[in-house]
Amino acid sequence: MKTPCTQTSKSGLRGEYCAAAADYTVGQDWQSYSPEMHERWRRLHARQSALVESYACRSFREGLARLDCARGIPRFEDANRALGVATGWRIVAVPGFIPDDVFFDHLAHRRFPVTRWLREEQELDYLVEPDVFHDFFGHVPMLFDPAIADFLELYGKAGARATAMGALEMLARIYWYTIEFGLVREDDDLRVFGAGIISSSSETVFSIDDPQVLRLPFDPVRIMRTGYMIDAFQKTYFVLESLPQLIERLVGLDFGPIYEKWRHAPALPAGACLPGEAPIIIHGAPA
Ligand code: HBI
Ligand code: FE
Repeated sequence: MKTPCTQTSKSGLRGEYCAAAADYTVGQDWQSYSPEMHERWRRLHARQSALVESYACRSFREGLARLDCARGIPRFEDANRALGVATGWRIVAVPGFIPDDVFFDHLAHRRFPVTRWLREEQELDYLVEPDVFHDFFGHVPMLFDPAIADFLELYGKAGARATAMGALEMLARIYWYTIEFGLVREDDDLRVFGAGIISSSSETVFSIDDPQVLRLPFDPVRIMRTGYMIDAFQKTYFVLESLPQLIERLVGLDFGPIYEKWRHAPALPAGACLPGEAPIIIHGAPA
């Protein structure tokens, strides 16, 4: 039984239906997407795919190729067949932003929540909360990558302790500066793997080509201390040497002492370089 949604989450829940289930999952209801929605998806997909070849990392390109989602809004169960075989992940449809603890629990069990609704025409270039294009086009291709697949499960499992220690914001920064806005070196290039970047045509180009923005080497503690903006281009990007580095640097790292040391300290402002830090230089200009 689906009930019309009344409650709003921190950013307002736009799902047509409330969570019919306790875990906030709903049916994708693929039949309910209109021809106009599928056409809007095709335009979004075409615009972003044009950038993927030059800006996205190899893993993203390979994952996207396995999803075959150029013709319209994809059926989640089609993607789940390929995804399940590759890394044991599957997509669950949700009506929008869901509570942190529920989100963590899904990730801890290799279920990725994907919002089922598509943005309106007037939101084509920017929307406040994730829609099916951000979640599916931005995040799902990377779930085929073994390092990302393992990291997201670990991230989900780390949620409860961070919450109990009053350090949720510090943990969420790791997700933000990697899964949402992460860059990775590939050969001699910088490439995008973050969903928040790759689902935005303007930020995809900015994050790689802008010579002025601050780019720093991936450092878990530095990331956990660094604040971020949710409604503008990032002022700092962190760069992995490789995707496996995400797991290598985090497995075995006890976050407890880091939480205790820094959870009450003010966040480092995004865009600020600390004394002694060596920003990553691109195009010969100071990054
Ligand atoms: N819910 N649907 C959805 N998608 C998210 O990315 C998401 C969420 N709830 C909580 C959340 N992200 C973050 O606050 C956690 O990373 C802490
Ligand atoms: Fe996201």
